[in-house]
Amino acid sequence: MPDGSSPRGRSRGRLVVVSNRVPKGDVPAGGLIYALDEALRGTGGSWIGADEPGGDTSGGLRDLGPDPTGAYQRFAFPLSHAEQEGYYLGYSNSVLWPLFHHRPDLVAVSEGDFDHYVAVNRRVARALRDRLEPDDMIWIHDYHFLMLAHELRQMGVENRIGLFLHIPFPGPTDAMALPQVAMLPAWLAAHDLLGLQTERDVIAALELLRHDPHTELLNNGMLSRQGRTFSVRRFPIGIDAEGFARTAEAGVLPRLTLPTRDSPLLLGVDRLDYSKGLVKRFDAFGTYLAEHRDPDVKPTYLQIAPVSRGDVVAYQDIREDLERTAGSINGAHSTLDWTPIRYVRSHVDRDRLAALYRRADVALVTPLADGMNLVAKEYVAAQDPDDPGVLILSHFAGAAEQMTEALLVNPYDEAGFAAAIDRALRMPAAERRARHAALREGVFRDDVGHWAETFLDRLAEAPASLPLRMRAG
Ligand code: ADQ
Repeated sequence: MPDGSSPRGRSRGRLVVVSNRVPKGDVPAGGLIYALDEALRGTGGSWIGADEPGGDTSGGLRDLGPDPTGAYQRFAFPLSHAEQEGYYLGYSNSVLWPLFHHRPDLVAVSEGDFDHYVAVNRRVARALRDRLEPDDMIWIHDYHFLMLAHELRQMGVENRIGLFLHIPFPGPTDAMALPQVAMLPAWLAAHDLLGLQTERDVIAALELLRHDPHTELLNNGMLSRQGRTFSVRRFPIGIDAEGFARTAEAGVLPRLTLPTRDSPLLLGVDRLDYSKGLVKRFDAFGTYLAEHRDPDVKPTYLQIAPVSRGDVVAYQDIREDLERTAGSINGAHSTLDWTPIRYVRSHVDRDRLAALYRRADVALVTPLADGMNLVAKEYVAAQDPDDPGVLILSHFAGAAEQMTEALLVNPYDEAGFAAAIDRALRMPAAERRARHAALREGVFRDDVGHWAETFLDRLAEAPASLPLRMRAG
């Protein structure tokens, strides 16, 4: 992990991380929060995230105290209930999220939501500016803060600023559904470094910027907009593979009711979200059962999908669709000792989840759009290399760009998807081992520490930004 200096020996200064979530107590093992905590422990600095809604928005940041090791400080910015509605559930999750996941049809623009988005970004920018030291590097995460850097530049902040977008980048046609699309190039160009998950996201961002009359692509691959240079690059996020593999090996498998102890288990683990393609996945499993199943085999597909963003209408619809689809498939195929689809809505602890991954013969990771998808990488890390399971991965997941040895499927092609399930359940051990070995190597090499380190190295190398004052003249 970073140790505070870049490979070229240049000092990085402190790190200031801004993300929607900031850990308020102990830092949970694994995942993004864990990686950011590790990076901050190396550099020192601070981490700023949203407070529970309902706080006093006239005040500044709430001091959450230092992290448990005392290496960095944590702060929460206040949100009113109206901002929770307009900034978080509204503009972030009912406009930007569907749009960036190629679902402009689900974009729900409500009057006033963008004003809340601006107000929150501006308030966070002001609070940040007041605390910055000249050498601090700012690392912003995700779509909740697309205009934060632009606000900071307007306030004269010259520090290095990077944004990592965890979700896909929209193509130019989808982007046109954003009422504020004309502002997007200026927001992006306010960063020194824009990090995206995949090559196709980089291409989409460059395409959007190519249509902006003020942005110029330079010979060295960087971009220039109104006197400021910046880069757009790919930094595919990883997981704490070592840690996850250890947890999977040691984890206690929850008691499962399967027809027999050795019955095949297929597993899906997702937040309940329309981008995850759960209805298409249920349908493909239904087709597999109807057309391919060996009558002596009774496979169980366990889908763990806790409800998220339950206050957004589009999320209530998908829940109903899913329950109807599971009910009808189970109705057609269940026997006294076998329920083919088991759908669990609760959150599952990390160690139990890891043990389930290890037991599962097949993982179904088949989103219709996904920035990366960490479940695909967790599943690979959790396997026993001598007897591994098979990963079925949608080519719409960002992970598909790296994990080419998975069984790649098009989730819209129900027949092809069902055939892939059949192939996975019959795959000979030698082929399973060969595919898994190749996948495992990538997951362990390009882990989350490598991701944070490469992003921060690139950001530290960014040429010093041109002060706004100088450009104005
Ligand atoms: P998410 O959309 O949250 O993240 P993902 O990458 O799949 O999606 O990560 C989900 C995480 O939550 C995994 O670590 C998984 O183990 C855990 N999880 C899911 N369901 C769970 C359950 N029922 N119980 C317990 N844990 C559960 C966004 C982007 C992704 C991108 C990540 C990281 O949408 O595309 O991969 O950020 O950049």
